[in-house]
Amino acid sequence: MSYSIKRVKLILPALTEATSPFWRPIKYSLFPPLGLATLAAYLDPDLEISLQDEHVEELDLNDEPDLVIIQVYITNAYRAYRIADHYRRRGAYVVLGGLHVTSLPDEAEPHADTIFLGPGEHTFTQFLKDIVAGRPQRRYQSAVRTLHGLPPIRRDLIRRQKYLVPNSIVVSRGCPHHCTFCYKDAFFAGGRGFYTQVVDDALAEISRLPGRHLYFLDDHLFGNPRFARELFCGMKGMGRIFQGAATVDSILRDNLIEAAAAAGLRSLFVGFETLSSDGLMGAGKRQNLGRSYREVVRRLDALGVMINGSFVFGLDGDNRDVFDRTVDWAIESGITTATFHILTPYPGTALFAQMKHSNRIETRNWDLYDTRHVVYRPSGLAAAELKRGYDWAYESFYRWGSIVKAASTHESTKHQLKHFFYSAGWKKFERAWDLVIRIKQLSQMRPVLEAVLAPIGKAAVDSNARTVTPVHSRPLTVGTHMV
Ligand code: B12
Ligand code: SF4
Repeated sequence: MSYSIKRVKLILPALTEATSPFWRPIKYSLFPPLGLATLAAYLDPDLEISLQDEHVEELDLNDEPDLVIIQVYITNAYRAYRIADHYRRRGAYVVLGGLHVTSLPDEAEPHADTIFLGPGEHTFTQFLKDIVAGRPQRRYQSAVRTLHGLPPIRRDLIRRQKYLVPNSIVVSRGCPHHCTFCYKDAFFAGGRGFYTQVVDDALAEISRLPGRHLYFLDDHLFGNPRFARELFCGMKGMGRIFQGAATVDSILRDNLIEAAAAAGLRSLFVGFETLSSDGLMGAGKRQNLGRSYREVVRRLDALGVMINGSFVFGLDGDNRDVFDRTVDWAIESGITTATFHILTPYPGTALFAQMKHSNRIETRNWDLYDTRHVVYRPSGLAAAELKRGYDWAYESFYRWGSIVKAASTHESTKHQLKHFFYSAGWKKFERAWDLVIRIKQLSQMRPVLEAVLAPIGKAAVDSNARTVTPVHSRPLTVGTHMV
């Protein structure tokens, strides 16, 4: 059979919450669909290509593309399947890929002409050859894992003004660790689970991005220390400010964190997850075991790097006091923003297999797998207690009194004010964000974000040295994180 492909449409469907006409949470207007823009780079540029992100725009479903490419996450899966069915009825060739398709290919397959398992870089190029030759396969499983020779991402297809952080970037894929609740081992099964770009390619990609601010969406930006060090070395002097994510152990290891700060790192997402060693053991999070969280905070503070702490509730061993213990620690440590999660067993993970084996999965409604609902039977808590405790943790951490208390752990008034306005900015002014999105002025807020991310004072950072000398006598923190 031959296929005539002239019009191609790439779609990132959204979960219902993100499309409400009454309420537009800022978290859905942060990052553009980088994965799809990456795949679009392999398409013949002479084709008629459109990229739509339902998180920020209403989808036009009345068009007639020849090829439809849809990215499926767990919480947009049902919506993705409906859109796929719609376009297949209209005669389009529909392909599905992404994390959820990889975890549950048999569920996705009836909704697509072709499905893709794992990262798309190599399988998608093979598919494009196959469809031109008239023999596309039903399934492609990624086996070749490299980012060498990646064509430049089609950022021109992204409507930058719709996002607060259009400059999101990933310079690696996956992570060297194996936490049992993480999507990573399932997604990268059948090949390497962690690999990076060539440093020069990453630097070239960075220099193509306009403005100052970057957000590295890599699971673990410091995962390959040598790569990270060369990257930061190359970025030094570029005048960038950036945010990213890294593990507890990588922050304590040698002086990589100093090199990152010297290159412009201003805020770091840190997976603390739990204060309990048993919880860490159970989650396979060995890289956190025996590490001093206090020292992590001290080190980042001293460099003026803001901390977004990630915490998970509902691990086996967690009981009723886990919520106040965690929140108290986060406030007393002066953590600027916290992201709390209810433990969620994503299909395909080791955690899901364990829970399934012991009959603890309570629902397979993927809409609820958003880390805000309890979808399994916890061991030391009732499900309702877990949900209440999680809600309480957010409420309590972002209470005015808590924000003031956490901000006051910093020495300088300037730093305290930045912490205060930043933390309050995300959680206390949600109505204002909603308005800014509606009146299409999000891009006007970018300079404000950059201002908050500006260095607080002159932390003397020497990336070649092991030690850091803060100008202020107490540790510093500054930065922002939005998710
Ligand atoms: C940015 C991000 C977001 C952004 C927006 C997403 C966006 N605009 O792309 C925001 C903040 C909105 C967000 C929200 C949520 N997120 Co999120 N997010 C991410 C993050 C950090 C990066 C995504 C990214 O850009 N990756 C880089 C690009 C290059 O990779 P990619 O998108 O995966 O695309 C590649 C492949 O997947 C594949 N591919 C994808 N689609 C297709 C289609 C075809 C046809 C083919 C061939 C290939 C293919 O090819 C691409 C190139 O290799 C990931 C973590 C991660 N490392 O992926 C979590 C992640 C995707 N999020 C996750 C979750 C759970 C959520 C939330 C439910 C969390 C919450 N509590 O609110 C919400 C709901 C999102 C939704 N709409 O359903 C989970 C998903 C788990 C799962 N099994 O699906 C992840 C993996 C985080 C985690 N570690 O658990 N998220
Ligand atoms: S360190 Fe983070 S990204 Fe890596 S496996 Fe664990 S949870 Fe996943």
